[in-house]
Amino acid sequence: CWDCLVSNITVKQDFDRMRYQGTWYAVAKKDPVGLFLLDNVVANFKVEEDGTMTATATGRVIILNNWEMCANMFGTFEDTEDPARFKMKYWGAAAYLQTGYDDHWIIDTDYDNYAIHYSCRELNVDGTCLDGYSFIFSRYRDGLRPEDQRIVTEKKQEICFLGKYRRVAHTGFCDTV
Ligand code: FEN
Repeated sequence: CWDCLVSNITVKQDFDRMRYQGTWYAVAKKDPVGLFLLDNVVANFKVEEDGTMTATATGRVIILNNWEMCANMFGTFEDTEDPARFKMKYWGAAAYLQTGYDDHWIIDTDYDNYAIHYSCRELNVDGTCLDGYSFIFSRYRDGLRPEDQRIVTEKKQEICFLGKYRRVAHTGFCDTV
């Protein structure tokens, strides 16, 4: 049923950025190639007065000499024709953090409990995703309700990342943010 072509991936219909605002706890993630956030990932979305969506994200990273840090990241979202597909410009509060420009798609959300995010950075020649990342977000740091888990598993399959996720621990490491 799902051919794994990135161009065939469907996103949330009539995505409402106002209802998406506020805190989201990452409960699972599929990592991209290279540097990323390890765990304790919390994102906070906001709609600015001019309507632009912005976000902050925090997460644990290990920098040189095995030094643990909380990375504070910022993102601004550029709109596209599809309200659930954005381009995200991101950067870190600290100079050693990587900056980037990624796709940011909201695959599905009910706004009150769960959200499924997807980003493909690089395509294979056949149109499937070579390098991408994804977050499963919850409004609650304890995780998802069983009824949302079912939806999330289905969506993980549709975006062809099923089996590639790891649970995101919340140990309180970045809670002083
Ligand atoms: C997202 C949604 C909310 C806003 C933002 C999000 C994306 C965050 C990204 C973070 C990347 C982190 C990196 C860390 C890094 C989707 C949650 C912004 C894409 C790249 C190191 C590690 C070790 C080191 C240097 C840097 O740079 N980490 O020595």
